[in-house]
Amino acid sequence: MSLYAEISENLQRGKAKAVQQLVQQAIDENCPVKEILEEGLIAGMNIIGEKFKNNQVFVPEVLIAARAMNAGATLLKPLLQDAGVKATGRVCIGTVKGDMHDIGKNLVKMMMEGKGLEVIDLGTDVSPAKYVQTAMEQNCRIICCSALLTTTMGVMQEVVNACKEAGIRDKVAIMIGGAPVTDQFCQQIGADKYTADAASAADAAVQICSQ
Ligand code: B12
Repeated sequence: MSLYAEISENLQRGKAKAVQQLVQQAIDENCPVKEILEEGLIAGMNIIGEKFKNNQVFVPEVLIAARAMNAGATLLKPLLQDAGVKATGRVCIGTVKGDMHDIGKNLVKMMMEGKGLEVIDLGTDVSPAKYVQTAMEQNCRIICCSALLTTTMGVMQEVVNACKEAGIRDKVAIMIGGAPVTDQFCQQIGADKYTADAASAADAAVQICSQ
């Protein structure tokens, strides 16, 4: 098995320590950093994402795999910066104001990072103004909003409105998700993209960033 396949395999099994050791080995063997990231870590996370989409693995497995991914990515981060490898795009993500649920939001973040996107995590209870301010200051291509309560879904409409008021609506795509959110709701409030799961969210974000 190639070293990259071994990294991917161990990542899928959530073996953080092994992933870290294998990534270090690849670095020591002078493997290109971009290849370690894309053919080892991202490849493994893509497989987990597909399995999660198809209900072949569940939240705990994804969280453990993401932890393994982070263990490897931490070693690569400074090297990627040195090598000038650019992230696929920059997005900010948060759970909307009044809502503390963050498990789904964290999964979306991890899947997006797994696809090579730079993700600014605003945490939970995020006001529309905070999304807009971050998108403007950090030059984000996408604002991602998560909501798990029917009572907080409405904040997503406020985020759309706040972007319009700030004059950034044509520059920033707005993605929304969370268990009570639907495609119909997305269209109703004038957001750009809804997906039902984290892996599809990451695919959609990459597509938006590459447009
Ligand atoms: C865990 C949980 C909690 C935990 C949260 C811990 C945490 N750190 O997140 C705690 C105990 C704190 C909690 C509190 C409350 N909860 Co709660 N909670 C849940 C529970 C059991 C699971 C939610 C979850 O994490 N699901 C798993 C994740 C992976 O799914 P997900 O978030 O939908 O995310 C996926 C997709 O939606 C998508 N996605 C998510 N975000 C985004 C964003 C974008 C941009 C995109 C594209 C996609 C996307 O990708 C994810 C992965 O595929 C649900 C019930 C259930 N079975 O869903 C209730 C539930 C959501 N909670 C509920 C309620 C009522 C509450 C409380 C109000 C309870 C109370 N009376 O105090 C408080 C609210 C606190 C607050 N202000 O937020 C209700 C909501 C009812 C409603 N219709 O609004 C539910 C449905 C339970 C119920 N049946 O009554 N809760």
